[in-house]
Amino acid sequence: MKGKKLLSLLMCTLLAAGALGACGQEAGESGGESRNQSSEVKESSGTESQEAAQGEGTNEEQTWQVTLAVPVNGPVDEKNETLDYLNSLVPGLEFKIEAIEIGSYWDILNPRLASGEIPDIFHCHSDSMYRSYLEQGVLGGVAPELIKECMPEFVSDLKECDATGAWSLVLDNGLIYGLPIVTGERTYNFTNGWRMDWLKAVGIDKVPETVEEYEEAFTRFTFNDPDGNGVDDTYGTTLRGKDSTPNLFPSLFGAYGIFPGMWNLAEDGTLKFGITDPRGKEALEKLHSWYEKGLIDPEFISVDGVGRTEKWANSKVGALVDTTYYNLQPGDAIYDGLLALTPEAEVVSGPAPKGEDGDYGYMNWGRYTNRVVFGKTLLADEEKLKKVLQLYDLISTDFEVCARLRCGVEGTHWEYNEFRVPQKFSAYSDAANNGPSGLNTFWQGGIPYTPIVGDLFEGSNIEELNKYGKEGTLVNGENYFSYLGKFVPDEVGTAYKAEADTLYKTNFIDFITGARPLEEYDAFVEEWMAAGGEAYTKAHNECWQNIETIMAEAESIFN
Ligand SMILES: [Ca+2]
Repeated sequence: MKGKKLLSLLMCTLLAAGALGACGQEAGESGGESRNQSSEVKESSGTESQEAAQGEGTNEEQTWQVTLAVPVNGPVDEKNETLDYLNSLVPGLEFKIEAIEIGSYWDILNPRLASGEIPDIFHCHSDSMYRSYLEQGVLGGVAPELIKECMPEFVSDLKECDATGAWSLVLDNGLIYGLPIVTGERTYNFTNGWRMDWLKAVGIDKVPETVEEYEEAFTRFTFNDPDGNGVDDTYGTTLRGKDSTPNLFPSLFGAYGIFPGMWNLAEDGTLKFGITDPRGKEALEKLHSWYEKGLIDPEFISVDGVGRTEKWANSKVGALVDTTYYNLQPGDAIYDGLLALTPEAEVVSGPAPKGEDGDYGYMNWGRYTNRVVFGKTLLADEEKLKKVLQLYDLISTDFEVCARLRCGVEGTHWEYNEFRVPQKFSAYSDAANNGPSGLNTFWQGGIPYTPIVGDLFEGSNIEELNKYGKEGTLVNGENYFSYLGKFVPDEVGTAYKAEADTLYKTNFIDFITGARPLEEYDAFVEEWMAAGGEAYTKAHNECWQNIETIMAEAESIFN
C-alpha cells in the first residue's frame, strides 16, 4: 500500500472514529477469525460501548456487518481469501457479500429490494434500476462534505482526471447516492481480433484494414479451408445475436460513420439513434450481403458470449468483432481458450474496417459507465458509514489493494506481463476455478476504481496494446454519445423498453438474415418512432442540450 494512501486512511479513521486510537492495529490479517463470531457482530451501534468495559470509553471491539451485492461470472465460496483480506483493511468492518450470477442479478435482487431487504452497498449497472430505486427511496444519500472528508483520494483522483462531472451520475437534490464508475478516456474500446495463422494459410499477409479487405478475408476463411482439415467447417466470424443485439459488429457500422445502438450526430445537426440514421441502412445492406454469401456464422442468432468464445476456441471462426484489446492477450479466457486447443494459433488485433468515405473506429462506452450505490441501510449508523466510505476510498484508489481484491496474490494468482499489466495465470483466467480464492467477487464490479487505477489494470494507456482501439474518426462525446441515457428520465426509458427496443433488436437481426427485406427499412424506422422511439429521441436530444448544465452542478461541488 502506498504511504500516502495509508496515511490518509489513518487520518480519516481518526477523524471519523474520534477516540478510536490505536485499536485499529489489532485487526490485521488475523482479524477475520474473531470477527466471524456472529455474537460479536452488531448491525448497528448502541449497546456496544457499554459492553466494552475494558476499553474504558472506547469501542475498539465493535464490529459492523456490511452487506454488499455484486454480480459475478463464477462461483464465490462463502469463506474465501479475498473476503478475509477485505475484512482486514478497515478495522471493525465485516463484510457479508452476496455474489449473484450476472445474468440473473436483477431477477434475484429486485424482489429482495422490493421486500425491504436492502444491501448496504450494491453494484448498479442499470441506469433504469438506479433511477427507479432512487425514486422509491431504496437508496441512501450522503452529504458531499462527508464524501470529501472520508474519500479524499477518490475525490482527488476524479478531479485529476478531469472527471468531476461524473459525480452527476449519483447526485440528486444535493446528496450523493453512490460512487460513479469512471474509466480512462476512451478506454474499453472494442478491438477486433484475427487468426493471423489463418490469414497466412489463405494467402493474406497483413491484417485487414478496410471493409473490402475484411470481406476478402472472411470469404477465404469460409471457402478456402483455413484450418486445412479438408472439411468445409469454418466462417469469417460470428455475432452475439442472442445477448448483444444492440451492438452487432459495431465497427462495420463505424465504417459508415455511425454505431447502431449509440446516439450519433446526424447530418441535420440533431442526434439520431444509429440504426435509424440512413447510414445505418447502408451498413445493414453490407452485413446482410455477407450473411447471404455465407461469411457470417449461420447460427449467430443463438450465439451469446459463451457461444462466441467456444466457436473461437474451437477454430470455427477466424475473426472476433466484439472483443476488446485485452481479450486478445494471454491471461484472458478468450485468448487462453484458443491456445489451449490450438497451441500454434497466432492471435493479433487489428484496426476497425475503413469505409469508402474514410470513416472508421471502434465503439467505446465512454468515461461514465456504471455506479456502486448506497442502500439506505448504510446510513443507519454514521460511524459504520464513515468506515465504509474510508474503505471504498482505499480499495478504489490504491492499485495494490485493488489488485489484491480483483486478481489475488501476485506470484500466486497473477504476474505482471511485459506491459506491467497484471496477468492472471491461466488456471485463474477460468472463473470456474476461482471459488476458494474469491477471485470472482470483484471481477465484474463492486469496486468503482478510478481511471488512474483502471489504466494500470487494463493497460489502456499503453499505446502498443490499445492503439487500434483508440484510433479512428468516431469520437465519443463529439460525433457519438454513449452516456446521455444516464440522465434521461426513467419513464422515457421504460416506455422505450416496453416496445421500441424489441422492435429494434428483432429488426436488426431480421435485416441481417433477410427475414425482413431491407426495402422495408423506412417502414421499420416509422414503426420504431411510433412505438416510443420518437419520445426517446426527443429526450436524448434535450439531454444533449443540457448536459453541460447537469455536469456543472456536480463540478461546482467537487472542484
Ligand atoms: Ca476446414
